[in-house]
Amino acid sequence: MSTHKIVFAGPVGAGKTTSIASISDIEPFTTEEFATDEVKDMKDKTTVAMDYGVMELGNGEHIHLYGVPGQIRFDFMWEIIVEGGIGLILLLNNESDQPLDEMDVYLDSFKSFIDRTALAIGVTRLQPGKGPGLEDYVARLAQRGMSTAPIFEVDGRKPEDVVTLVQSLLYTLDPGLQTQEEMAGAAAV
Ligand SMILES: Nc1nc2c(ncn2[C@@H]2O[C@H](COP(=O)(O)OP(=O)(O)OP(=O)(O)O)[C@@H](O)[C@H]2O)c(=O)[nH]1
Ligand SMILES: [Mg+2]
Repeated sequence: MSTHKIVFAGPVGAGKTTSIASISDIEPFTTEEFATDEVKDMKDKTTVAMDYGVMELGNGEHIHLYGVPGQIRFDFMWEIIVEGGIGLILLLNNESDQPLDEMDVYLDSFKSFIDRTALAIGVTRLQPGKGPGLEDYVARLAQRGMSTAPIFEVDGRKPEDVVTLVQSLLYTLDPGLQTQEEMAGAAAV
């Protein structure tokens, strides 16, 4: 039975803790504390060390889900948590002031990890006519030469959205995945 580790990153309030809790098959481990600084204007609690959950795939594989704290002042945790990971899920909050610039900041911060692994991006709180659209993120990614990264609109509270995002990351790592599933499906008929 194989196990893999993927890492959720992104700004405060993007939905990292929520997304991991949505899809974890165990009670998620969180390290949330009441926010004391400017974060508390946005929400009560914030992750101070890490989130952890586990997603079991149908084939017996386990995907370990790690979330890093969004606040830059805890960025010393980022390097520790990505160790041994196979890919990054970057969550962005489309309602923040400059979500495209935030994407750049996080892609720069996690550049060496992304370069040696894989990336999938989820944009939360997308509303038609409010803030940038998904095509603006795609254009910014293309400017960075990263147009192959999967990017989706997601609601961290909806397990099906988060599972799709995780699957897109796994598919980037192993395009044979779908074929194997199709073959398994075909064999079952
Ligand atoms: N509308 C909407 N709300 C969301 C979504 N995902 C999470 N939330 C809510 O947004 C708030 C913040 O979500 P968290 O999961 O705590 O955010 P986080 O990324 O872990 O934030 P930090 O730990 O502070 O870095 C919570 O109240 C969630 O219920 C989403 O996709 N859409
Ligand atoms: Mg959190």
